Amino acid sequence: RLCQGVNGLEKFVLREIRGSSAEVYLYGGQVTSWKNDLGEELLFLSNKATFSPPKAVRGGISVCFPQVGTHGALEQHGFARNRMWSIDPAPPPFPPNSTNRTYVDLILNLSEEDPKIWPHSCECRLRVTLGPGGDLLLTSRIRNTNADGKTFSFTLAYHTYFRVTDISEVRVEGLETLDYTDNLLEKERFTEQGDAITFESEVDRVYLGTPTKIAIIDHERKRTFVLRKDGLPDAVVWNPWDKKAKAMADFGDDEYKHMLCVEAAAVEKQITLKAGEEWKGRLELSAVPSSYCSGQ
Ligand code: TA6
Repeated sequence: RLCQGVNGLEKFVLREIRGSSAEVYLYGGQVTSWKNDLGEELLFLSNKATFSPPKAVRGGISVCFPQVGTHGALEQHGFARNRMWSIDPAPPPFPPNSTNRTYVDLILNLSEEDPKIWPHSCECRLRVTLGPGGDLLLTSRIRNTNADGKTFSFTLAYHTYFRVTDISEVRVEGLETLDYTDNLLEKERFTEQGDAITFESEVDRVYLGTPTKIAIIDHERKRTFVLRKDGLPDAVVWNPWDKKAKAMADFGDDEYKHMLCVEAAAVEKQITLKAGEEWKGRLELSAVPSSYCSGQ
């Protein structure tokens, strides 16, 4: 149900019968909270997040569309996270025999300014679903509705901020042996050598050709986040560490210790849609108890 959020911005609250919940702001179509059935918050949201358009809200899960990063003409991470979305008046049908679920269907409203920076028309939809076990599912549909028949290309990422207890006790499994480009070294390409990714300093990488499943293990909390994705071949891994944390006005100096971004993304290769074509992508998150050994 729709209710008032921070600064009068409207948010949709999803509540599942066993107690898990999620909150999605119409501003940015952004998930800002995902709690398990014990009421524990699983996503990071900065205490200094501003909730004042046109700045993006620091944390949760935002959709970076139609561009990830700054390689194109648009502002950093595109404009979808800086726009108002609305409840989708014509949502796509659910797959047959879907289980009972709690969900909201949103659609992005393009401003009249947008064609100046991105001369295309598209339908950008987001369905946020809370599963019976408290898992969170984001499904995006992007349709090229160009009347002039022109194709368009885009990159997309679910900019996901996981809440962790202590970043120095976190490891990411599933990206070992893969190539990545390092945003800290002019996007130079490397191969991951470690048997898991651990964190002792700033990390800002795009792992390429990643598997469907990635695990983020919070050792302190004995919790593993399992990230499953479809249609999104890459994964961005980011922690700003202390220096960058201090440089961000909407991010607490010490907050880097309690967050990690692992983002299902399509970055290396743009997705191209012909007029009328639709792309679909999915992100499914679950949080399970775990011990700190691999293969959990
Ligand atoms: O998540 C990777 C990244 O592109 C980093 O380079 C960093 O810029 C981060 O996104 C945050 O970007 P934002 O525009 O939300 O401050």
